[in-house]
Amino acid sequence: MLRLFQTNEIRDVQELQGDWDFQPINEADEGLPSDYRYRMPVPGCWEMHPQFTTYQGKGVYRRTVEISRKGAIRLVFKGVSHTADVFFDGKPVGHHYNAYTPFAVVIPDVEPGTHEVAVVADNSFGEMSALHVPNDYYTYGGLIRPVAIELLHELFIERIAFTPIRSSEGWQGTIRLFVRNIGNRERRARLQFSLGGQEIAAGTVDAMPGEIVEFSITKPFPGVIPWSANDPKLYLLKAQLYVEGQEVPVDDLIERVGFRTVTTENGRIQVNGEDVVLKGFNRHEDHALAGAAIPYPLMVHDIELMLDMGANTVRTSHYPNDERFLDLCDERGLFVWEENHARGLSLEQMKHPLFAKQCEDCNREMVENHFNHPSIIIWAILNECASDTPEGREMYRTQLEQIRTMDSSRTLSFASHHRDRELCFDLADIVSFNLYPLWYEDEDPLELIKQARLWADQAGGLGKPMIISEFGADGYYGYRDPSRVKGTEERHAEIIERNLAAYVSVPFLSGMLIWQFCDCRVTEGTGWLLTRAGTQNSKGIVDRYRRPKLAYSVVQRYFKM
Ligand code: ADA
Repeated sequence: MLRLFQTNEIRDVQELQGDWDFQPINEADEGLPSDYRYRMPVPGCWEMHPQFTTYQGKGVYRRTVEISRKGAIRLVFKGVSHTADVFFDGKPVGHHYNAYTPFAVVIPDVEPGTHEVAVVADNSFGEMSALHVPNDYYTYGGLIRPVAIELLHELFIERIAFTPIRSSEGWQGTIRLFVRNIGNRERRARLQFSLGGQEIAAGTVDAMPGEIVEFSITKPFPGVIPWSANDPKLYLLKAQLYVEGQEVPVDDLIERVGFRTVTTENGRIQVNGEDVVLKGFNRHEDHALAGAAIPYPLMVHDIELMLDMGANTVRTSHYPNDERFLDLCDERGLFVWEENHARGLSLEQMKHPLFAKQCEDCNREMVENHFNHPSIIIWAILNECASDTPEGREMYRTQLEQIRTMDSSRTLSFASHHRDRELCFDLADIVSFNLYPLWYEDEDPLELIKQARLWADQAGGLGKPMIISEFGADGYYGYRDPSRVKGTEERHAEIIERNLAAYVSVPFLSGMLIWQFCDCRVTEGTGWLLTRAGTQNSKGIVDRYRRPKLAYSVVQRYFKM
């Protein structure tokens, strides 16, 4: 299942799920293997296979596909971890870096018949990787998210971007549609749109060979019901493309949208003009039985657990998430802070020659692919990177500007641990602190949060909403002991409780996000990574199997207040 709704009625889309052939190869190997000894499920992580539980390197996935007619096709990959080289009938056709963003490869002029698709996935931390580095989460290997094949007309709809607008006259919406011409002659496309089953607009665009042309229209939508956490009303936005002179559409794309606005005024965050306080979790896409390739029923389970605890928000720490999870957030009315992929990179790591390009690609792919999710109210970048240095500041500025240019309808933030040394609060809409009182430092949460507000006010954050984007403590599932020492479930619950008690008591906080929803596997390493007992970050309110720790009912009590 690619999404939680049907994205096409006309375009022929086939999901390539199921077992693929699999073969590990050496780092130095360039071509494809001749023998495949294993089978591997897609989507999936190879770590779930008993032979590959700790394998870091290259693995090749292969399968055949049946093409029913002559013409162009597109291979769509929702996430390959972390570097992908795509081959079609043995020839290289595409390359992509980053496990957590979708990409697509167009192949023109394919003959009908049986063809071979192969993907070399690489999850090793080589010198070409600036963002996937040994870290406090695990870089799983493989085709971790769905794969599909589309049969395309030479003129097709690349994507749709919908922006809701709230005015004194009621709801409006801007629809931007991108038409791509992969043929070899100029073409005119006639477009037709409907929203919630009602015909709403039409227009034409001309596209030269190789061009992607934008069509934009702003329309009033009287009588629509806005999307909110309590009533997450969604509408199907359908676009159909006709080639001039033909009566039957040749292509279509369906998106699901909602009418809601996000603003920051008077030091608060508003959704549809009403102040909200974000209460929720940081969540890694990680499960003991699935790695990063969490199957749909387990995604639903995660959402239901979060809602059961009274949460209204999830932060996709520290990368863009699976679209089906975002679809679920749209459906269940959970606010999303979605962020690009970067965790705890030093200035030296940010000076990696590929850092800027890999971040730029990640930002673009995140915003373009996830633009229509009403649940996403915050775009964020670069968790705990070098925003305390002048050089780091320039990189934060560049990336925040990149995102703002693509989407000015959402708020921007980044999670900082630099306390009074932070230099970038003026660049964001919301100031966000990662603080761990009572865990890393023996500090009082209430005093610290008041201090943090002063740091923010003095460092460019005056008048901006403030979120505690991380707080938490280790708690090893099942380790209960009357001593209540650090690491016991008792102490974990107590630290969470004392933090929450402080945060709900102050009027100036717009959010509190617990680190973290579930325990997660981390890179095996030396140095500080050795502080991660059992090679996992154990600050989850539930463990990697989603078994609740003592802190579960504490969270429930505070979030349901
Ligand atoms: C950081 C970081 C998280 C996690 C956490 C912790 O602030 O953003 O990814 O590493 O601390 O557990 O210490």
